[in-house]
Amino acid sequence: MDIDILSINNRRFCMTSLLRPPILNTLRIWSENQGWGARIITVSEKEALASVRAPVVAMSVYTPSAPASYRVAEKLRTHGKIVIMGGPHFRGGMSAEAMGRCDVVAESISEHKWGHLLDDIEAGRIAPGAHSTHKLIDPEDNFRYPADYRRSVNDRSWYQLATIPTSLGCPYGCEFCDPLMKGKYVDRGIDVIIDDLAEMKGGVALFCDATFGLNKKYTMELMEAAAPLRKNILVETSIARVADKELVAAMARGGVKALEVGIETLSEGLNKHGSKKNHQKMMDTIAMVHDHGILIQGNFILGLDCDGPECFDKAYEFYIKSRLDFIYANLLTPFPATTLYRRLKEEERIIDHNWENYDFATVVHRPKNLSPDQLHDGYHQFCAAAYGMGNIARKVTRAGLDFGLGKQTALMALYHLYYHRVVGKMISSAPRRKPGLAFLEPVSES
Ligand code: B12
Ligand code: SF4
Repeated sequence: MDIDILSINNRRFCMTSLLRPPILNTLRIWSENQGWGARIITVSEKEALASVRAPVVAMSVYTPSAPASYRVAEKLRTHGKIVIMGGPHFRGGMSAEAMGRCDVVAESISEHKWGHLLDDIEAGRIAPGAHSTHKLIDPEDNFRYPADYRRSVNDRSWYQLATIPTSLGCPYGCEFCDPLMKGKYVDRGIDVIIDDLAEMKGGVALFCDATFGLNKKYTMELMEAAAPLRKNILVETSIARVADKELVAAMARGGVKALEVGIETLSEGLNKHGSKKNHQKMMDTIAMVHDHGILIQGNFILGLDCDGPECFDKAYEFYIKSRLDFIYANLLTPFPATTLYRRLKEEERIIDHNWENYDFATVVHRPKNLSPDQLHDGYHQFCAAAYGMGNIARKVTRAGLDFGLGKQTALMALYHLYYHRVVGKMISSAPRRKPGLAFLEPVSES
């Protein structure tokens, strides 16, 4: 049988097209290993129906694309397709929302359970047109990436980066996040990651982990093994990890050309991972990473409870004064099934229940020390300044002086211009909230 694996692009959700989540490749490999034909399709809601050919459709769903995915699922079912839904949106109990809208919904999955599901479909035990929805869950966290993940690393469009996973899980529990395999941390074997890198055509890969570098010994070994391949690697990690000079030096040798760290806020009110924030120390760490020839992006969240009207200027000034090459800032977004969502709901501070607006650029909660309008306007002004041409010129010139006119500077100039054009448009299309008004109807709440 054949299966189409679908990822729907939301209107203000442009990262989806640049980076393919590794679960899509994983589902394809598992299906093919079972003798099925499988295709991955990343499309807009409008194109979805016409692009599907297979009788079975699997969809990986992020919260802002949930409403569009439901609409597509319902249409596909009227065309006699079997629809399976899963993805970050359904983790932690959200499958109730999908009942009646698809044939199968998965809060989590493992290879074993996926195999059984395909068997059930082949045997007609799950057939098109049924009214009930089956629920799947992998409570023991048996999910692992396929050993032959390398088969998929070149299956991407020319503009997409290869996404290679190196670990699973996260030992932390940030209030705004609901990590897969919470409290656990499982490394992939170094040999399979090196296989993936060696197989990869083109020079750039994103190691898509929650906290790259958490296991220092393993990371040092991985970087030594990657060094001869001379690839350009992008990673996401924490400020605590990059404060380790030995680890940063190993990353540089292994081919890491750019990394992003979650700084979240400059306010003393939120000390992520228990580390007290010291601005000067952070500035020094950023400069040290830069001195190792690695571009560094700082990720910030605006609208946290500890943020007042000064938070925009503080983040902007830090960006300008530090040697951060890029700043990524998003609005606090209470994704369903997070502790944050539950707390804000209890405090009656969720002002927008339309998942489509949970896109990091729309105010969906009532902030504590700001009005929703102040947060919206402050964020927009921040973006206009940070992603303006003046700063692009300033930061790219700085990178040119530090790194020369090589790969890093080119990569950075492209990234800045991408943000200026695409994200600038995305942000300006986000609707302004009327303070305290939940004026959009809920999709449905579980
Ligand atoms: C690494 C990472 C990325 C990487 C790789 C993505 C990935 N999924 O691995 C990149 C950089 C690409 C990324 C991008 C984004 N991310 Co991200 N990411 C993470 C992070 C830190 C780790 C993810 C991880 O380890 N995934 C491992 C894989 C195996 O998990 P998974 O994809 O969820 O799949 C599991 C289940 O969901 C299920 N499943 C998934 N799809 C399907 C489909 C079917 C049919 C079935 C049966 C099962 C199934 O199977 C898996 C095993 O159970 C998490 C936070 C965390 N610790 O979980 C955030 C997280 C998943 N990201 C998030 C978001 C919002 C984004 C972006 C929208 C950000 C943006 N600004 O654009 C983009 C969009 C991604 C896209 N669609 O292209 C949110 C999702 C919240 C939500 N409810 O939607 C999270 C939870 C972080 C957060 N709270 O802010 N991300
Ligand atoms: S934000 Fe990052 S560190 Fe915090 S729980 Fe999520 S994945 Fe883990």
